[in-house]
Amino acid sequence: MAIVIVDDSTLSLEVIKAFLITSGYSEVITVNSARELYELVDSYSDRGIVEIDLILMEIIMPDIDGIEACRNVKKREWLADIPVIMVTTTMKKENLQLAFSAGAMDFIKKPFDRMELLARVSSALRLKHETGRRKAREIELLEVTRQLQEANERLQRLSFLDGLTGIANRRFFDQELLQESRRAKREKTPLSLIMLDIDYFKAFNDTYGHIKGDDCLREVASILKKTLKRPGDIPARYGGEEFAVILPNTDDVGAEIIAKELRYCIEQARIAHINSPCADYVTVSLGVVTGFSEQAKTPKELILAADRALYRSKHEGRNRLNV
Ligand code: GH3
Ligand code: MG
Ligand code: MG
Ligand code: MG
Repeated sequence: MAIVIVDDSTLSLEVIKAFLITSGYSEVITVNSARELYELVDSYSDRGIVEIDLILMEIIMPDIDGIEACRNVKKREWLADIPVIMVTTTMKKENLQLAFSAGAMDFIKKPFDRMELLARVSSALRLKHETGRRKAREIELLEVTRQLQEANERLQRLSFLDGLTGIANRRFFDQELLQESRRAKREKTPLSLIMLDIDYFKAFNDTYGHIKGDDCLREVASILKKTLKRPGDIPARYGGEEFAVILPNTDDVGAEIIAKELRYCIEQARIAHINSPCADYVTVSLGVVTGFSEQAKTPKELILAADRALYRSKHEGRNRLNV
């Protein structure tokens, strides 16, 4: 953390430096020209840190004058926050204007008044400090905002997942079914829905306990996920031991094939269920419904119809499907 004085006059440099040091500013760097200043700041940029808090810059210097040097410093993004105070003997109006437009924040007249110099230096340093703190707070705030956004997205994703099975939950299912039924109507495509219920699941729980019951639900969900191959198909846990599958752009023939495959795959998993009256492994009953563009169905109609078909499957002895 330092104050840098740029002046081609060595005497001037020494006088200001001595005064600043006796006033308590321990780190004062002096350079004789704008070029030396550039070298200094470049050495900082190589190390990735800037240890300059303030630059006191003589306006009138040979080669590169103070105004140009100031403009050059301000052009470098990592230096733009360093306040520059111009030091000059002549207070010509056009110089003032040029210096301010080059990014200088203040002026000190030579020969300088000690109290005035100190007041201007300390005020510039305070401002720099505040700017730095404000920027740090802004960065912190941005980071917090980003984290909040991420947490929000995580929550959003979680709020659409069933906690037990990890597939879509009822909330997501409702939303998707509504969206897909609107799309089907708009694009005149068929939309199918399968409702699927585990047979004699109460007996399963009674036989094996609820923990095993939960495992069974997870396994059925994972079979649904594995068996459905199109990315648009959405398996969901409708509630309890009931699942639903949305099949966008799928007609009755296609939906029936998929429903048969699901029934078969669950049967083939051979999840033991010795107390099931219809097999000694876990089976499911299914209801399949398709809405066609000419008679598009609302989500409610689709669910009702699939439920009725599912009920028939139960009634006819389970481990089967109905349309
Ligand atoms: P049906 O063949 O007619 O469908 O008979 P069922 O026994 O499967 O149907 P019922 O509706 O009588 O029982 C469903 C059972 O599912 C009762 C309930 O305890 C169980 N169940 C619902 N949700 C869960 C769950 O999250 N975990 C476990 N282990 N069991 C559940
Ligand atoms: Mg039931
Ligand atoms: Mg059941
Ligand atoms: Mg049920």
